[in-house]
Amino acid sequence: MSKHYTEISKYLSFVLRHQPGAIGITLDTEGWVDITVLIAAAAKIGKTLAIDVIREVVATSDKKRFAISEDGLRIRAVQGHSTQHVDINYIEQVPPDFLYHGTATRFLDSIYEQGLISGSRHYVHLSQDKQTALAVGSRHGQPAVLTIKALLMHEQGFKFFRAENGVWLTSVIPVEFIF
Ligand code: HQG
Repeated sequence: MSKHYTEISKYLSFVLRHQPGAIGITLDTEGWVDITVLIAAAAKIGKTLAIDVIREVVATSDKKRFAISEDGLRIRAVQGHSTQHVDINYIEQVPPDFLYHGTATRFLDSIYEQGLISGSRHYVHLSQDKQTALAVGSRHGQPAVLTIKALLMHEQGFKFFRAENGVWLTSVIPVEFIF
């Protein structure tokens, strides 16, 4: 992705996941907003979002972070939200035996004490492969990859969801399921 596209992608993440109110827009509970409303609201505060650039960012996003509705009118982030206005009705899924969580070594003591918590986001984020988890962890510093006994958790009643970009989500991971 070009530098401009990366900047637009980060801006979309900011308003569609975290702070829609910062530009005066409201997302519905599934996270959607009309693209025309988004563009107009951004323009009001001097930020140019061109429709073709938005479409290109959505199409080329390495992690498929965003989706455009089938009618082409609305946009949303598919996961990663912290805003309390959004509560996506993800469909529960049976996870594979193991999923992976990438973190930084400096968080490990706290994680082994408290388990994994979602912090400001709605869910703890998990990856299907170690490589992706390593990349996620590297964002925070010296990376560490934790293996999660996902199927065992599911069998014990914990709910798992899979966002449309393949990221696995669950509310909390107690220490006994981490190794
Ligand atoms: C850590 C990116 C101390 C947790 C990625 C993580 C992902 C604890 C950090 C998505 C803890 C939260 C989410 C505990 C968890 N004590 N630290 N008890 N429990 N943590 O950014 O998972 O590029 O909110 O290990 O690809 O890093 O934005 O979550 O290090 O899918 O699309 O607290 O964001 O996607 O950090 O990343 P984050 P994350 P995008």
